[in-house]
Amino acid sequence: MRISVVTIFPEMFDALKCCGVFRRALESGIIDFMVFNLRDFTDDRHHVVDDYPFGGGPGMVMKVEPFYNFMDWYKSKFSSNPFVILTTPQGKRFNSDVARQLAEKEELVFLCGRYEGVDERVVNMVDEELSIGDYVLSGGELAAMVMIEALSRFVPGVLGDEDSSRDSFYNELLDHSHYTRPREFRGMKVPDVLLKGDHEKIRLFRHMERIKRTILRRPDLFLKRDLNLEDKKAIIQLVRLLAEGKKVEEME
Ligand code: 6GU
Repeated sequence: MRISVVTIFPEMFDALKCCGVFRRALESGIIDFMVFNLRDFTDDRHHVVDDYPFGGGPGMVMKVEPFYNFMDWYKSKFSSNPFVILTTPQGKRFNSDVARQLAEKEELVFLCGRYEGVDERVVNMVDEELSIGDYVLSGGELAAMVMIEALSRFVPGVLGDEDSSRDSFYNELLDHSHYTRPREFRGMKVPDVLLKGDHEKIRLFRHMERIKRTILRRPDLFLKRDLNLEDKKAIIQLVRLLAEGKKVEEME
């Protein structure tokens, strides 16, 4: 998969390339990642990328020409038809489903918006405008990094263990708790059930935790879920424990 970004702050993407799962995906060649400086695609001597808004108002607007120059160059160089994304707080909300859909594309281009906005004519050559949440960032770079990191986890081969991409949100339940050694730390104990090696019980315990967490923290996710047999069994056990005045961690 090829992912390209155009931005006035290319250095910001060093943070994405430097480490972890994404770095390994680059090194193994599963993802071909390129970052371009929008200033290299300006027409004027001073490499100006923004200008005053027609009609007045505060702030600056990102100019249209550099984005079109970039896309013309990109298409001539890679002779392709990439899926083009503009990062903007006005965009459709990015989530796990969007990440999975984007991961299926051959070629993605992220245009990073900055300042108060981008000339509306840039939107004409964009396939999708995306936002990562209801707050304003000074620029789309961090948002693009969030999206790229999240979608790359759905690209086959990026995660060693394919199952790890099926964690929180994949099937609309939050994740269960995790523990490693030591068994006891400052009086805080690992739940007994995890130490006893009864794998059927461990599965039930974890499923109960996922159900309980999702109901308490994200009822919106839980309401969207079609309950399966496992869910119902976990709920029965949860209600039983509740009736006995016990916590999930006290499961026998
Ligand atoms: Cl994609 N861009 C900006 N500038 N702010 C945001 C955003 C994007 N998503 C949430 N806030």
